[in-house]
Amino acid sequence: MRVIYSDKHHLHDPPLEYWEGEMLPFYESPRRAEMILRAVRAAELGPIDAPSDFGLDPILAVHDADYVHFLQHVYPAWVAGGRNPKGVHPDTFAMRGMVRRPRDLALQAGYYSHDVTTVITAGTWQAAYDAAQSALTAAHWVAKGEPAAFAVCRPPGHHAHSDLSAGYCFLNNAAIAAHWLTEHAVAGRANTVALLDIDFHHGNGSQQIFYTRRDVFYVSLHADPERHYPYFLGGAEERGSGEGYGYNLNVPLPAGVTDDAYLAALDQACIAIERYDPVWVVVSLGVDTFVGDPIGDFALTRRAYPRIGARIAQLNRPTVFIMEGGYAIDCLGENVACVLTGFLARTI
Ligand code: Q9C
Ligand code: ZN
Repeated sequence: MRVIYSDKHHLHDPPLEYWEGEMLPFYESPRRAEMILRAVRAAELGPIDAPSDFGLDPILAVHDADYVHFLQHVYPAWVAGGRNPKGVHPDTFAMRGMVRRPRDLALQAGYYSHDVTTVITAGTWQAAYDAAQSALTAAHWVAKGEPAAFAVCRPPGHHAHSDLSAGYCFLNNAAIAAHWLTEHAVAGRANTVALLDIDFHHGNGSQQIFYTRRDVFYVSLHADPERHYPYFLGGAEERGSGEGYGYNLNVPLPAGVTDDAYLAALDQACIAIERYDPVWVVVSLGVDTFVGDPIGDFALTRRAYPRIGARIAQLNRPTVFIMEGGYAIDCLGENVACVLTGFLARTI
């Protein structure tokens, strides 16, 4: 399995995040990717390389151009306006019916973010850009015939909408890879992707990006949004719209889900994917489903992760793994490596 990792994720390192009236250390920290890299290296999954550069076009195929411009240029505009250089922190958010976008880039912060976790610092764009390029590099490898590739993306991506940052995410790495794969022609058949999201949280951004499309089937297992972030999307009744109707499958799960219950739900999701019969599989890989995760409430043990990887391998499709969440830092690398070694045991 090819592994893609860019050191530039270190450039996105906000010191603090807001939570219930306090400022806490930023959960989505550079140590996460360091721990994953270390575990993946120890597991000897395959060669680990830096991403290639495919430019902005495959990003702009998924994201709004003005939003991308904002991400690239807001930090200096924020600081030039005399604001706090620790990071771009909007205090007001555009909501229902609020259509006016201020000309000042710094004031666009609340127009382009869904919540307070998407702090933008001097290096955020470079880190997010390299995470997207890592996902694209992984997609290129499987398009060239590799059975699987893993992109150690940081910052993560699945909460980012076409024109909104959300939940620690700026560019939707998995969506960028999935869309690119739909455009990579395969002789003689419709070019389709199943985007399987096993992060603890619903991938609201991925759902939004593909909601009206049938060539990308979004399937997500996640904490019931009645209980957990992102709250306003992720219900089972959201099934897609227009020609995308029937090509969005949400499986909300209760607190305390055990290994066996999770694997049973994953099996149902995989059966739906087998029925869809995609050319490619993209996995939004989060391990915030772990019992020890500080922001999740599932009860998966380490032993669940090889089983998850093995079930995904049974789909028997070229597979791109994209790193998403997981905040139990000490177990994070091992849990991720377990999914990937579990996957490889069935395909070697
Ligand atoms: N005190 C991902 O897993 N709320 N994003 C966090 C923590 C937002 C998670 C609150 C959770 C977003 C990629
Ligand atoms: Zn998550």
